[in-house]
Amino acid sequence: MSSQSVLIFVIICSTFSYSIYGQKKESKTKLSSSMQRFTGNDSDNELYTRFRYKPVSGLGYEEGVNRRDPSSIIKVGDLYYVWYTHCKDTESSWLNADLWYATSKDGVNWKEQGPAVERGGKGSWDDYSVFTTNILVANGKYYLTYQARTFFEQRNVIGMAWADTPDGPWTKLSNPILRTTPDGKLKNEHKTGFTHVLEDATLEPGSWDSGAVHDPGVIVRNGKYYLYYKGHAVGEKMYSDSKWGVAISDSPEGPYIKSPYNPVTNSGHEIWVFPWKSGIAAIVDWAGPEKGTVQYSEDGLNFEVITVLEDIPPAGGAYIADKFLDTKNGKGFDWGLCHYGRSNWTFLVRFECDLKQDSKKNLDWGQFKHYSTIRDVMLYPEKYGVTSEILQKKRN
Ligand code: AAL
Repeated sequence: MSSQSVLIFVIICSTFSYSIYGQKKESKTKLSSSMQRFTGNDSDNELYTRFRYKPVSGLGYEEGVNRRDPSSIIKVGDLYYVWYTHCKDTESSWLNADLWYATSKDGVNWKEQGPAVERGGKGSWDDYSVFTTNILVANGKYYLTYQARTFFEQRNVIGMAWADTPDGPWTKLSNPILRTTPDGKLKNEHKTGFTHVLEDATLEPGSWDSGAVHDPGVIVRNGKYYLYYKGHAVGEKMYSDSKWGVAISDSPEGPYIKSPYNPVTNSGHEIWVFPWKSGIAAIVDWAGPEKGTVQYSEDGLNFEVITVLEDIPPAGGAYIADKFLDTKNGKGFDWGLCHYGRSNWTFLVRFECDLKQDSKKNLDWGQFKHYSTIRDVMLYPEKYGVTSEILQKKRN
């Protein structure tokens, strides 16, 4: 290296170290690969947050009823609205289900209003279950997108219903708006009960969304409707090999055309997307190699990891005030509902966070109880010779 190149190299290194070290301003000539890809401290990252949880009344734990997969929340007049899967089955908390809704003045105390969209008559494509819904508000109307199953088909479809008011009455579109890619072969297409598209139930593997199209939710962007959904492949090895795709339409009711870029994420279970600044952000939850991340995409198709989160609300449905406004400056959100899905009856819980633009982040270490906990100990304290009461006597 000439002395001139050495000088340039040193200048580049020190400039780089200056910017990554921010306030510390130290000058370094060597950078580890970790520090070369350093993307900023969590405390400075606008899309970083921690989650705080609270019980809600009206939608919390209730013996004999499953409530799960809450939609995004909307506000109409002075009422918040949420839609969710409602089911009384003891085997499955999402099959044999209908879509119900609830309203609230404060987002904590909810009043269950009853069914919004119920499954269809025998022989129809939604005669077994309508479940896992999301809301879209467009052209002065309300639209619910949801998963639907017949009794004898393993692969599900996505349906849509519309109404002039959030209280209904809801009219179903006569045909599904999205279907699984028709390839792959299951050993038993006409099996009832749980969706099961894993390797051992498969004769021939299929495309990434051949086994299931799940968690449909629409965002309005540049005058178009972006329907995000989760796909499972016929023949996948693990249920957590799911990925997300998008199908785009010029009108809320479709036709929705699957993007040639699909899948647009390599990870993710329940869909959670929202307008952020000039693009779309995604909270990619517990499935896949990029699990537990927040990702951002300028065009809604090409996502990059921005930060990593822990204790993400399962199936989070947030109150995203500008979700359908086709905004060029998405502002985020700071609360919503999610489900606790591992008890005998699934129930809804409120979460709060700091994902609203310009919000002051609550990063106080003391309030987050996750560090140095082990889920197995919390679930089965007796196995470890302690009680749940002892576990509450926390060291600070
Ligand atoms: C969910 C969603 C879909 C799955 C099941 C019910 O949380 O991903 O809806 O089918 O689990």
